[in-house]
Amino acid sequence: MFDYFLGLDCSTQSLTAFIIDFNSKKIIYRHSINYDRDLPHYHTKNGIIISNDNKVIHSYPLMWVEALDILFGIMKKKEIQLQGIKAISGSGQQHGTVYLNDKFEKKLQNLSPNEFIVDQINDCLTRKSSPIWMDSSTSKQCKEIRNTLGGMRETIKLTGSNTFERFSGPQIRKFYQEHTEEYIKTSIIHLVSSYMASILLGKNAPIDHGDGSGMNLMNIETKQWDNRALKSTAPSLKEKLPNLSNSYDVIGKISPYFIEKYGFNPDTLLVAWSGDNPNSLIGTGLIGKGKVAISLGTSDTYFGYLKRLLLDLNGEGHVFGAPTGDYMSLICYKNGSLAREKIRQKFSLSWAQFSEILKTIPPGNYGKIILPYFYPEIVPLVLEPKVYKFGLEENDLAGNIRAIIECQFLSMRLHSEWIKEKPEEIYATGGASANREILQVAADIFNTKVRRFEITNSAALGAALRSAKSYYDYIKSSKNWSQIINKFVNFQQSDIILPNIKYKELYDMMLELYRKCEEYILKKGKNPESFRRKFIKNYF
Ligand code: XUL
Repeated sequence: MFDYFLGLDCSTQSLTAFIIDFNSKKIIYRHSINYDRDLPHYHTKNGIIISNDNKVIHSYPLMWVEALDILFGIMKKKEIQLQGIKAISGSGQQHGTVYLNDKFEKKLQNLSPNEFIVDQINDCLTRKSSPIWMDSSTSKQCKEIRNTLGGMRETIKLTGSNTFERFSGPQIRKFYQEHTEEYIKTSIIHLVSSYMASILLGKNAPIDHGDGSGMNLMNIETKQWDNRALKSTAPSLKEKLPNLSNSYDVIGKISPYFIEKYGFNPDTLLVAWSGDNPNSLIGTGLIGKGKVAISLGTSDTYFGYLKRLLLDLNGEGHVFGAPTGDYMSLICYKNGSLAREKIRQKFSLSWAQFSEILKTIPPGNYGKIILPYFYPEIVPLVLEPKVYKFGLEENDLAGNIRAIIECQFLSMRLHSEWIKEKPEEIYATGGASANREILQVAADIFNTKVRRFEITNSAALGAALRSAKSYYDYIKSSKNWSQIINKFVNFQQSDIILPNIKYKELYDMMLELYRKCEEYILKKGKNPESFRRKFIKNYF
């Protein structure tokens, strides 16, 4: 008999499916629907719609659902044994909110397999588009909520994070303030993860503790909705939110629509969906101390497993619930792959050329520094996008390439200092982790070995693994996390990139240089030029 598990990843640019066969330890199917390419009628670029000086960034909930039907249609055509899927879970880009009226649940309960879902729920949205994690238009609401909760430190202690522009609470408050009537008509507000889970479940699904902690609405210790946070965000909010659940809860069985239309097994279990970063924690096998992951995707994130709650009282980092029931630390960059793309496209290079050129320049890049805020940045907080350069000419091809990669990792090293532990090992994931030259720079800057796996979509894999864990718990054939993870996260066959010890000192000094450049631009610090000259004199 088959023990298949399906992991879905509803990310910024695509919807991906991974099916794993637990018995043969193989990924038997993977496929992605790319929103720009496969659903051109939504006119997204990189899966998003940008308006208003780069601050308002939305996407379309109907597009994600349309992608789901297309994906399952392809699987059926390919004669994938959907009958054999024992459980499904999923991953969503974090923080995005979906606003729905009271027809939504009824519609989900009565979906006709003769039509597509998108055509049956299109009158259920009280807001056609969803603000997503890249949106940075809620500074006013962040301030209001933070002040009501007693300031930054109190907000962090209560919710695990300072208020952030992209977090769901400030976004909900903005919708309430600017579209009060539509807010009143909204009967349920989902996250991307719980919305997609609801579609599969045929009724409103809960928000899990992992994604729930990215809202500024959940008490990070009790893992319950916090009344003070709810009140400071918008009226009657509790009634409009789904329940919270453990990430590992079985939330029900697959809805008849999918059984009739695509041939799923009526006994297929659904496990709560979570955010992409919590899923990646499992998909990279991060269930112990001392190791962290860097995910180089549309967003770049740096995250690690925490046995106990650890807060960044300086306000840059986050603590989220981990799928194991513990916690995870995280910092997030908006200028991840889109910033690397900007440089690559400016010089019309392929990725292979980009990597070749990256190698030709020595570590330290002759003291050339870039602060790459092509888009508003999250860490450090930069609301007005602008790119700052030190000793770096506009048309210096190799200098710009080396600078963007070095400076992204210098920033990660600098802004993850609050996590305190120097990682013993870094696991790399996300699209750009396929690029060995980029990871060599990371290894040298952190002076830590970097491990990369054959599978770069750790969010989809993590979702499939989570569904397997919950399934075996459910049928009382429990397996621990290591037993689940070790079957698919292949440590033996992973590629290890060793740091070059001779660059340790150079990068320690360059970190100071980077810190000074940032302080100069963002905190009116001292001009870093004399320190930069010293750095150049020392190493070049
Ligand atoms: C995390 C974050 C991003 C999104 C993008 O806080 O905002 O990593 O989850 O996928």
